[in-house]
Amino acid sequence: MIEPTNRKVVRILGVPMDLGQQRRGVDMGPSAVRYAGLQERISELDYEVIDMGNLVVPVVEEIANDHSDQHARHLDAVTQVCQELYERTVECMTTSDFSIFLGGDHSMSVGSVTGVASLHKIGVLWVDAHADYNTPTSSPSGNVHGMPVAAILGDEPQPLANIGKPGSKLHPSQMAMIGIRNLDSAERDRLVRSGITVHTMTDIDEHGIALLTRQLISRFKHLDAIHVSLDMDSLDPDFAPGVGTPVPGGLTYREAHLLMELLASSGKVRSMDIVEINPILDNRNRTAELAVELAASLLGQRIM
Ligand SMILES: [Mn+2]
Repeated sequence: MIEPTNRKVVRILGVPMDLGQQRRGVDMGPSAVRYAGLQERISELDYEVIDMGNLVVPVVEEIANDHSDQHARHLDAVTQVCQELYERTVECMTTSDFSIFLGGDHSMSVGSVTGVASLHKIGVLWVDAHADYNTPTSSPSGNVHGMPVAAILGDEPQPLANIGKPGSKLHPSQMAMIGIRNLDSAERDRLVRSGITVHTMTDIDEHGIALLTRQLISRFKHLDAIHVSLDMDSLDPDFAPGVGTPVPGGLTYREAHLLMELLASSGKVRSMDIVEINPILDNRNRTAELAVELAASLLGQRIM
């Protein structure tokens, strides 16, 4: 008989979706992170880790003839996946102390954030090279992975914004971004007017990651929990080459770790996304290995 323990429970759920962008391979992200030893690593920190497996996600060949809107490609399929992820997120969050959602491209975060926001008054920290704040009208590419923040805040695309309940899931003051260094021009104009806190790489260079992270934790201190949405392209491609849209000049290895360590010390983080890992473009799985290291830091791993 297995003795009951007081260990905290971490749940892992994979979302092998590559429909929100046009490079193939990001659907293999959940496998790459599991192969890099996520479960073992977190178990070593004395958590009970339960892997819930993967959501069923259509592959692009199945829906190649869906005549989807070129301003928001595969929106129907992305919406269905996010709807299911929303429901499974509620299940994960109500039966664990911490949940990790493995992408897949960043469009999946509409599902995870909507799920977490339905249970707790949360702040979301969007760790990313990009703001993902386009709408089908402002987007130059029509890739839905550039739109999740707009949907979460109740803007377009409307089918994504209406998952769970119609409209906005967060007040703009509950959303903050860090690592930003690449904005589309219409997106930049929208972002400046949005009320979202944005810390660009320039801000990090000027003030340092520690100060900015402490300010973010303080900004969210009246909220119940923090959700970290970690796009691996926030890191410099020198450290994380296996992403679909690499942008030079990103977070260093130590900056990313310090960000996670300070967030862990806030005691408020209850959930995270790890997205946009593309094993085809990676170098011997090092991007997934780095993601595992960062997840361990967010779950309280310390050097001493
Ligand atoms: Mn992103």
